[in-house]
Amino acid sequence: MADIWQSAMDHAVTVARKAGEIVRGALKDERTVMTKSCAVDLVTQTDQKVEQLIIQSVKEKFPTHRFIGEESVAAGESCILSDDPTWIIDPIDGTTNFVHAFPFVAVSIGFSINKQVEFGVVYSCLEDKMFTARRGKGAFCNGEPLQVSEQADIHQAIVATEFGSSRDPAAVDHIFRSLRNILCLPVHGVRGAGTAAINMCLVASGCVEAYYEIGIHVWDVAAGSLIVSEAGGVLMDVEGGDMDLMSRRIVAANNRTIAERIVKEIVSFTLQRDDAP
Ligand code: LIP
Repeated sequence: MADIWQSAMDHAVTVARKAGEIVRGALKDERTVMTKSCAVDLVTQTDQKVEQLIIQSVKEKFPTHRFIGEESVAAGESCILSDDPTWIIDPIDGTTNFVHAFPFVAVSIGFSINKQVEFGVVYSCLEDKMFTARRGKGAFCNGEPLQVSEQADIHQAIVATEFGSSRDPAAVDHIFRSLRNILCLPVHGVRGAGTAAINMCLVASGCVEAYYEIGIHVWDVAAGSLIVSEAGGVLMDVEGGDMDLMSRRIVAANNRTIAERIVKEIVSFTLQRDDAP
């Protein structure tokens, strides 16, 4: 029997590459910047154009599938993860980077069935790195297998995180307290690429031991979460339970020892879920 999800994944890779070409082209032009939830939550016409391109091309091939897309949700579409085959799309993960031509920008496409991510594609389009993972079949970058770092000592680790797009002083205080706790463990360093998807691919590639963030959305992490777990890593909630894709919080690490150590230092807080009515 033909493997229908493999053909969907092949399509995701093809359309992510096309989207990446558009993103690279748009970097040569002036970018018109608009805002969404607050003054630093940015969106451009390229985000919207790329999302439409991806959704249209998928609809032609898979007319019954559902979508959760960052810009469609911003435009008022619902954000419900059902059991149906669902494409979870971030057309430009790292929009702020894109606006400033800071060179880490990704197209992120996750695909879920029964609320479980079946494949993930993250195209780091300025580096021309295509990260892919299929449930049970491993994670790859440009076709080469990925493997997380073997480091189990937090003091020898690099941890990635982001400041996010909230400037609510209480949330910023929590973020800084977590950062201070982790930095002073001490760890070798703290980094952030400016995109959740690429941070997760860095965990999968073994360059950083862990990534955590509170404030991300399902489209930022759906594809990356499978890439991390298929590269041998673990996913957790910031309080140590199971990761919940709609909860806007994530820890992605090379192993459970590192993940649990970080969880102890994170000052957690709760945000409105992505699937809140
Ligand atoms: C961004 C994330 C980033 C996070 C930002 C934002 P966008 O996604 O990838 O890690 O800190 O708050 O969610 O908005 O560029 O798709």
